Amino acid sequence: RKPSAEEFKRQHMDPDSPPNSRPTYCNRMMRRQGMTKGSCKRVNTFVHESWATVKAICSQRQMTCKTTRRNNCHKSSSTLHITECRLKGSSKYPNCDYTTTDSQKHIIIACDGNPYVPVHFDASE
Ligand code: DGP
Ligand code: DGP
Repeated sequence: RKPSAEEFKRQHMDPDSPPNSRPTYCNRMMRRQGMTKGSCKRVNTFVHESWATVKAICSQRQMTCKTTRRNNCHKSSSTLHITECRLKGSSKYPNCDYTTTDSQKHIIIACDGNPYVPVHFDASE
């Protein structure tokens, strides 16, 4: 399965919801966005900013990606509103149970292709 901007949007973009999400946000969104099919995705971050803002990170500071060691990651020059979803240790598939944590951090994403667009969420700091 080839990573794409569409896939990135499905997994990581939620521009219309405010960052003060309720504790049930991750359980609802991880299911709705298809990340609890077959297995529970362990960690996933949603970004509450416009696509224009996130796409622009592809021209910001370049760095090595944690996951692939490739050099196509970029760190946002500003902090962004994000929500981190983390699978609880007690969670048992198919009941994917997540903690919801809102924060404002720099994000690091991988960009790829032509046009050069976000394809993978690497980390936040
Ligand atoms: P740990 O905190 O050790 O469980 O590591 C979690 C890692 O996951 C950390 O390097 C940041 C990364 N991470 C956060 N959100 C996402 C995401 O949406 N996708 C991927 N692939 N990694 C993420
Ligand atoms: P996520 O890491 O959660 O955003 O998942 C998106 C997909 O991107 C996943 O299949 C792993 C893949 N991926 C990780 N790093 C890179 C990269 O540097 N380039 C590309 N094209 N895809 C990547």
